[in-house]
Amino acid sequence: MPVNGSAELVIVANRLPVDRDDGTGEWRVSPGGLVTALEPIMRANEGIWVGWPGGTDADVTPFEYDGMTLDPVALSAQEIEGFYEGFSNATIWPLYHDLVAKPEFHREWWDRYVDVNRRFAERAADRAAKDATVWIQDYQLQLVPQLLRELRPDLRIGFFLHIPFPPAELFQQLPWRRQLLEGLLGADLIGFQLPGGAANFVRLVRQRVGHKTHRDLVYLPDGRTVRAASFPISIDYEAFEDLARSEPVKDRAASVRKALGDPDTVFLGIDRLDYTKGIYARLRAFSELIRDGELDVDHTVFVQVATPSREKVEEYRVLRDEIDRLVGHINGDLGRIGRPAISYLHSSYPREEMAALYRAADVMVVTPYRDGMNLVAKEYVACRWDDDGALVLSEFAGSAAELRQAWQVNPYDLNGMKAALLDAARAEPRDRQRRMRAMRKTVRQADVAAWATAFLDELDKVRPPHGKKLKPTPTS
Ligand code: GDG
Repeated sequence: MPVNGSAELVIVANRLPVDRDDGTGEWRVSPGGLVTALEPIMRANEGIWVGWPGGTDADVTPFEYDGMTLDPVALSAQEIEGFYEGFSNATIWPLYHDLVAKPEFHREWWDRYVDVNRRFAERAADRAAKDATVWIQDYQLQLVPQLLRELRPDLRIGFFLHIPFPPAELFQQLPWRRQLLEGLLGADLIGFQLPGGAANFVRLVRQRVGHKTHRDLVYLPDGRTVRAASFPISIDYEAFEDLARSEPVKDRAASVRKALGDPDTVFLGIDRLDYTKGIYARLRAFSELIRDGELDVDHTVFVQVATPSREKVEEYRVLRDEIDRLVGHINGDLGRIGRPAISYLHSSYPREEMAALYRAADVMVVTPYRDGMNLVAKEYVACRWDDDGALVLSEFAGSAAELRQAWQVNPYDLNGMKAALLDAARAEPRDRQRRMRAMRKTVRQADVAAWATAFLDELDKVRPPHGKKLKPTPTS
């Protein structure tokens, strides 16, 4: 397909699936599950991906990357501030995560959000073939479904929200609540991580917009039907397992443990440095176990990787300082020479290193206050091909619905969290294996290809009239 042609499948996401390398200026695939999930179906249908390339490059034209056509949407510095750092990450993000931080409401941010959503919609409208399928991703683009439908009523439009959708009591604080609901209703199918999010949405549509609803369906006055349903996202299970089994990763896992001083127990946390992830509380819980004498630094270490994230947003700067200070205190008070209680890394790593860390860890600690799904928990499970290793998982992560055999915790309950960390570390190997085996089966059976296929198949059913069908994802 020519790079400027139209396509039967258009993916619209805030970011393109590639990043520019700072040093060489070359494009490279950005880490993350969404690319892996959508790449095969993009290729099978010669799809186009519309998204922001990052930065303020004004002059990037559509290009091919590794067999995919990418169409960059440029953003100005002012738009990045208002649309991205502002409305997306300082209004919607905290509001949808149960007010873990206080959302800010600013009219100028909203105006930028509307402008940028319109630009994405116009670009998608330009690139979609007649009766094509357009799949819009996530909270930054909630107005795109409606704006796009106004431009192109022929299209089949899907939307997937990667973060939680809040209950009415929280959502209705938004001054622009009705516009957002109507924006989403431009889609034929709206996907959520959990059934609870879909139910919150349908209830709000009934109450706030006044449309007739029945179970997961919304009936619009123009005769269209919109479905809101859950499609829990997953990971490329096989790719993670294969990576974890590879010799270089096995060797690296062994050398990581050695570098840590061959402790008996390695606890691990890997998160974007985000206040929703509960990093502070988990490190406190761990440090209290050392202070109480339940664990000791000669035989135990907590490795915390915090990937830099949204560094221009004030709340994230504050969080970074808080975690720096906490780690400093804990290591200063409880560590010994060559034996810090916490090995803290504020950095991002290649996938191989992530797999090596998952392999090296005895207890993986995932304790968000609220999380749409949490892929780190699923990645850990996929990497434990020997069925060993324990997972401590917050009840408030979407993945808790599937990973029932984890040691589940309420991250607001510090004593409960301490007890779970100890239980997980001291569990009998047979108990750990039984739990891990069950969780591995769950993730293996519901991988990311199954997620994408389930969503697109359902989209096909919700809006069938013109009889066009996408080519299925090729199976390997
Ligand atoms: C949002 C929702 C939902 C992290 N550090 C590095 C790295 N990562 C990768 C992990 C994992 C991904 O980033 C993080 O995904 P999570 O699901 O844990 O969290 P969010 O970034 O908040 O994602 C979330 C998700 O969307 C998908 O719908 O599950 O609830 O908040 O894949 O491995 N990857 C590499 N280096 C790092 O340093 N290579």
